[in-house]
Amino acid sequence: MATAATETEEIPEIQTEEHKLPPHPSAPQQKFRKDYAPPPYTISAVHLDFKLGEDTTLVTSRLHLQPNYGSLPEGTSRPALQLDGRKDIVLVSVAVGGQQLGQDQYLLTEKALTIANLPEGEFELEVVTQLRPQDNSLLEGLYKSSGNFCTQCEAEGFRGITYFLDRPDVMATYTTRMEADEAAYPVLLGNGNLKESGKLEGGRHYAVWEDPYPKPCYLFALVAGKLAMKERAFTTRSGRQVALRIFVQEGNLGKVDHALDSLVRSMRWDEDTFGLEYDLDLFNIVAVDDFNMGAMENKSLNIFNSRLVLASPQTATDLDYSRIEGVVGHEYFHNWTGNRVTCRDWFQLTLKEGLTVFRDQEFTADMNSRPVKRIEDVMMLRSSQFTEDAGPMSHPIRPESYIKMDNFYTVTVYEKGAEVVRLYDTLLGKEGFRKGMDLYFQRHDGHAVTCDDFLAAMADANGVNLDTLGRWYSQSGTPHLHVSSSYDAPSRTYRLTCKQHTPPGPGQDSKLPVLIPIKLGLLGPDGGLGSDMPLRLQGADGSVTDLGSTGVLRFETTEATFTFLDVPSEPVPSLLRGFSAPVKMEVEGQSEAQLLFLLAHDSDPFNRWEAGQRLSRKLLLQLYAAATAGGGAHNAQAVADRCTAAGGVPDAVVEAFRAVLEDETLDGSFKAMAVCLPTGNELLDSLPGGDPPLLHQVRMFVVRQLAARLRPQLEALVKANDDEPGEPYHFTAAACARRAIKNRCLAMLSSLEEPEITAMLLRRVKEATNMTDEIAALGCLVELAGPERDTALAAFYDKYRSEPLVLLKWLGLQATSNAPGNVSLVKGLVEHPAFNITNPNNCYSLFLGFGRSPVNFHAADGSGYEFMGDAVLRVDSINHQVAARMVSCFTTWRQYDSERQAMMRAQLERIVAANGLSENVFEIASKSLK
Ligand code: B3K
Ligand code: ZN
Repeated sequence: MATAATETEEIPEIQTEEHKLPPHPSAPQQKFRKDYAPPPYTISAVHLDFKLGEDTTLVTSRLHLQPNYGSLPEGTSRPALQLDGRKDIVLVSVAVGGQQLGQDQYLLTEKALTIANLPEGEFELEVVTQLRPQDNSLLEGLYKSSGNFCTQCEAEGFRGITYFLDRPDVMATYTTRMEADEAAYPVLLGNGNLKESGKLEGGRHYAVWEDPYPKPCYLFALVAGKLAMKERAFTTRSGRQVALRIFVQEGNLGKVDHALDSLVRSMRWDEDTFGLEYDLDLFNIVAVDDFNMGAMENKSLNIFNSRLVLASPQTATDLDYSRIEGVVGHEYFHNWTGNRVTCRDWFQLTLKEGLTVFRDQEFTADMNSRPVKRIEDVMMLRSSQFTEDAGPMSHPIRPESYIKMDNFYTVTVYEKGAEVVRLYDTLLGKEGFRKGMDLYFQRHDGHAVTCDDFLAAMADANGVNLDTLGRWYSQSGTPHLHVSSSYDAPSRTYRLTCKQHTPPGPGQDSKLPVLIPIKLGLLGPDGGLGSDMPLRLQGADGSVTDLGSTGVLRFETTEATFTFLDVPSEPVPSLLRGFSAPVKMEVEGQSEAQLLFLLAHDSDPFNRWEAGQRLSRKLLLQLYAAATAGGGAHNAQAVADRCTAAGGVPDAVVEAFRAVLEDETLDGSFKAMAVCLPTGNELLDSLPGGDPPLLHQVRMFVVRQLAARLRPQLEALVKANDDEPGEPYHFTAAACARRAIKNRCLAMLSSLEEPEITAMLLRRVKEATNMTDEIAALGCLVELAGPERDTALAAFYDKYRSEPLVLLKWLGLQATSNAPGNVSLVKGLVEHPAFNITNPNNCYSLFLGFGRSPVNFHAADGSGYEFMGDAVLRVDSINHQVAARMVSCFTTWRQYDSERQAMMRAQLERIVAANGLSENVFEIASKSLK
């Protein structure tokens, strides 16, 4: 790590303002980070008893509480205990110290149970509640999925089970007893170890589970159902025997091997990388079909959305296999980063999520290809997180306020949070990062802590000051980095001048400079080879540091200049290698020739890809400008004519892509990503008043031009990477790379819309031997208008009508399609027997899929917006979290042309004004309008 030679300013302390919202008719309350106070009582032990029934379920909760209010001034009464609850649970009884309370001895509202006049010292509290899990369509708390009981408590679902101090800094040991009908629910699972089980009268049975590790209630879980199980044995490095079990519905037992293998790999990786071992004798995963998000890390009883567990070559794609590996790892890694060390309050969510995403990214990078994983993550960050951070929902990775915490499980908290963790890793190196992690666990194991505690552990373990890194936690927005350079031949000196600023965002008018580690290399002309020059950095005191061929500059002021000595000729700088900070970088004077040179020679694979992206981005923005100039029709032909008149795709760009495709040293996955154009979302960021369907036409023009001119290379790659007949499917980096480049080439070729290519795609759908190839070919056909599209879709549906996870893909492809006039087809799908609006995966595939179509969601007549507005309101009456994700499609409304702005805004206004709107949807819609 190196510091700037010329620091241009003092570092002041950060000031953050709260973001105030208008009142809602039913007055949702905002919570603020600054208001954190420890609870007046703590709970050390929780004993739960569930009598699970078809009509009602009875929950008896016995809590052991301690005062936490310290010594009270003379004459002050003891604080009341306010327990969180939810309006759909029925309070049956309350007893303190064995004495039943009368209704006049507590206060019950829709959201809380308040008890005053509590005894001095420790005491027992018993609360009995009655639930109807079968009616719980929110899928938070205790609910039923495919006839089985299951739970989801993070963030605030436990209050839907019983009245409780539902906050992560209340950590207790849990004993769970559950009883149910044995024939209907033969499997009874809880957290921790099974202590006892047996038969009861009337065909019922029971089990008692005990979790010795104190935990917050959001990690509580219970499952009761008819499930089949597959088991694997694992021995930890200190010799503990652990049984790993995956529970699924009977017919799916053949699809769990990949998840089990991924779990074994995750456990070994965490031991090898961080010295972290599993701490119980049992680790269970249960797959359920109805789940609001991907998966949940409940202590020793992870519950997963079935799409992230079940895989077979015939039903899952390479992407599914890769996600399963990543998410199984992610939830397992939470056992240390989240469960053993948890969050003090929900504002600290990134403490566990940013860190655990970073850990799962590293795991995937180690298991597969590091550069490929990095590029995939940056593509996602740019297309989703940068957009979120430039819009009305922009928030720091550690938010200052929220109405519904569930709205803050965002790409900012997760993905930008992971980028911030990566900053420590880049600055401190692997060894320094490990030292920081060790100190973090040494200090905080068994506690609920803050992001500041994590930063302090990293700084103290390495003896460095990380104050400017701390600002990434409090400031929203994507920092802009501007770099200019100058070379002085006589003194062989090269200077880089860096400037930074972060645009204002909601509640934050001015921002301070943040610590940006700039990882870089300098490429010498080197007879056209572009090798890295040795980096000799001059310090402020005149000293010189040798940084090798790749160095890291520590840039933490508004402006700084870094001086390199003994530079024999003017280099081409390769900046922000590996995307060493989540910023938008502009390199002054970076020419097309330099980008072509970097694309061909950079030793950093990320920056090779990045150079290609920068070339494509410039080109797309130029052609978009040409396509809009002078108004006129926006049909494909008119756009193509205007783009052609503006010069089309320059030869140099075509040749650069040709070189990439022909380079035999490059991995197929890398090639596939290198010829992928930047997403519409990324480009719209630079196109105020942008027209998404027009931008789509411009992108398609470029894809068609590339396909036409690179056709021999594309066809050769398809041929070279096709399977041999009878070749079995393997999920290996090499096999995935072959499928990735083959299917990318097919997608490019399909844009030519030639009958023989369409026929070839139809044949490929029929003859595919794995889902990756089948869905890739079908996806190409779905973009085309014509009879082949309908034939292929109908045949696919017939083939997979009994595979609900495959039907999600079928729904998703149709919903996302940019085939013109698709809105009416998607409306029809809502009524299709394959679609189930109460199932989150169905809504995500259909509605969120539709929201990703630049052509149909953004149809000029507003039909796409109206369809989505109706769907948000309909889904909100069933499931608030799912509806909140759907309404997020409207948050970018200010990016578009004035007609679209008005139509999107009108939908948001209609939604905010609707009766009975959930707080989840209200928060996102009202913040978007503000
Ligand atoms: N911790 C859960 C997410 C819970 C979301 C609550 N709305 C999954 C994960 O990040 O591992
Ligand atoms: Zn997580």
